[in-house]
Parts: sequence; C-alpha cells; structure tokens
Amino acid sequence: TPASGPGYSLFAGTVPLNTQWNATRRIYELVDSTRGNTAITDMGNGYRGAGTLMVDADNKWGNAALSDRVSTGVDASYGFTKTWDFYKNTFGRVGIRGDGVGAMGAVHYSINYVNAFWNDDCFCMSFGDGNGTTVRPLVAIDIVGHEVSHGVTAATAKLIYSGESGGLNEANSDIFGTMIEYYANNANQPPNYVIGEQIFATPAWNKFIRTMFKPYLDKTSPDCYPNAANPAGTGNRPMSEWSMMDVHYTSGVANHFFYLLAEGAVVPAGYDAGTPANLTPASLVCNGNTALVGIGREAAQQIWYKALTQYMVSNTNYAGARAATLSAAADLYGAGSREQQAVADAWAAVSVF
Ligand code: ASN
Ligand code: ZN
Repeated sequence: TPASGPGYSLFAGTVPLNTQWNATRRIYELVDSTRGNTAITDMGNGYRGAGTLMVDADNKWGNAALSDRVSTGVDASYGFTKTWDFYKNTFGRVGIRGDGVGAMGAVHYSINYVNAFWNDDCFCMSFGDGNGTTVRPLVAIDIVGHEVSHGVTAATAKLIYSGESGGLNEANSDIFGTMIEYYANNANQPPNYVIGEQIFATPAWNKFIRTMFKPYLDKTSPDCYPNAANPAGTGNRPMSEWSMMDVHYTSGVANHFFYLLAEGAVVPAGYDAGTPANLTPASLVCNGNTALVGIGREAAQQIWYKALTQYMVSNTNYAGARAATLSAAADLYGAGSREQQAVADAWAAVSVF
C-alpha cells in the first residue's frame, strides 16, 4: 500500500518520502510505487549484489545524522523523486526510458568510496559514503540527478563514453543534474551551477566537483574548445591533449555552453569581483562577447533535451552538438529566432563554430 512519511535527510532538510506498507512483513519499505517501483537499498558497505531494501517501523525515516544509515537513503530517494518529476513535468518523459519503469538506488556502496555511478546493465545506481572525513556521502540532489541522467542518455542518444561524445555524455548529466536542482528549489539546497558542493564537510568557494560557468576553476577542465581562434592558454587545453583527457573534463566546454546559453555572460553571486574567485564577465567568455544575453533555463533545457533525444547519436562530437542544438532551437522557436541565434552565440563564446 502506498504511504508517505517524513524523511530526515543529510542535505535537503525534512522531505516527504514516497514509501509503501508491506502488510506481510508489517513494516514500511523505501519503495515508490507511484514512480515505477523505485527502491532504495543499503549495500552494507559491500560492492556486490543489490543490497538490502531500506525499511522503517514507524514511517519516519532517518534522523539527519551520518550515523543513521537510513538518512543517506532519504537523500537518494528524495533526489530520485525530484528527478522523475522533473523529466515528467518538463519534457513529458515518464521514467528514465520513457516506459514508466523506475530504477534501483543503492547507498553505502563499498568502503570510503568517493564516487557514485549509474549502471545501465542493472538499471541501477550506487552511491559511496565519501571518505569518512572531508567528503560526505555522494547523495546531493545534483549528483543523484547526474547519475539518473546517464540512464536517460543510454536510452536516447547513447553517447559513447570516450572522446568528445563522452564529454557530451558527461555534460548532459551535469546539465540535467543542475536543472533538477533548480526544479527542486529546496531551501536547504539553493540551486546553482556548481556540481556537488554539498558533499564537502567544510564548504568553500573552491570545493566542488565541477563548475559550469567557469569549468577551468578546477585548473583542468577547458573553458573553450581548442582551435585557431583559441590556442592553448589559461582556460583552454591544446587539441593534442583532448584525446587523453577524461570525459569529466572534456564535458567542460558543453557545460560552459549551457550556462552561457541560459544565463549569459553573468558571473554568479559569490564568484564575482572582490571574491576569492574574482571572476569578471570577460573571463567567462572565450571571445570577448561580454554582451551575451541568456535565454533562461526553461528555453535552454528544452533545446538541450530535444537535441539529445532527437538529433544526437552515439558518436556526436562538439561540431555535431552545435548542429543538433541549432536544429532543436529551430524546431522549437523557429529558424532565425532569437533563441536559435542565442545558441549560435553561446557556442561561439566557447569557441565551437
Ligand atoms: N561519478 C562518475 C559519473 O557518473 C562515475 C564515472 O566516472 N562514470 O560520471
Ligand atoms: Zn557522469
């Protein structure tokens, strides 16, 4: 029987959870029958099998403390709920594959594991606990949204996980992970274009997994696509290095494109002049176009989703992503529309022509 109980999460405050009453076991289970029977399990710090279904006697889940193993599961469940609702309400996509079927989420994966991942074979995702000191469990909403979105990519464009298509695959997960964070708009998780900042026990402007507005803040991810207009330099990496770069770095250029498309050459609060990051509009763009105006998150995410699901294919590269988003913008807003021009301008601002 479907039920609803409060969840005391690590990162999102007290949130409503979708649970179910198992009359045979006489216990509540962390299974959401209204979202394709998504289930959250505890791996018990092992790394094999599906883990043990999370259960609770009084339908009040966790206590918001790391010491309570259920609290980590609360964040995973909440993140999955928001992800499901985001895809359904924003794009009419019901379920990761669009077939109404939910996924499994396993928390407490392995020991001191500082990562999370999607596995399309089991249609499931796993979340590590972090390192036990400086890094907390990897169940912040943008991380959950990122992992689930790998399932969406696997069901649609099937972008191969290496080279430029791999970078686009990673960027897709960062883009939707971030849009899911905005969709949830949880007061305990002020939305932003920083990925994974919540998992750091001592937050700081330079503690994050990635930053979309300025990927090179990590001193590795390129801001700009390397070409004649943008030879290697600060915020850029030479083409000769690209083939060896991790997909979590080559994603930077597409993350950067999406930020500029949605928001324009605007420095986010906390990273602007006078702060330690000390960013200026000129430092956000690769071509000096500080007049770049964003079209907003809603139009930007509609363009990206249509490009992903209707135009990108397994070996799409950066040039192909540009063409895909221009086509998607034409379909949605018209050829020569303000939105389509903004897509061209945002790609130019990251040196993709
Ligand atoms: N957290 C990583 C990701 O989802 C795991 C990986 O490298 N695939 O991108
Ligand atoms: Zn990823």
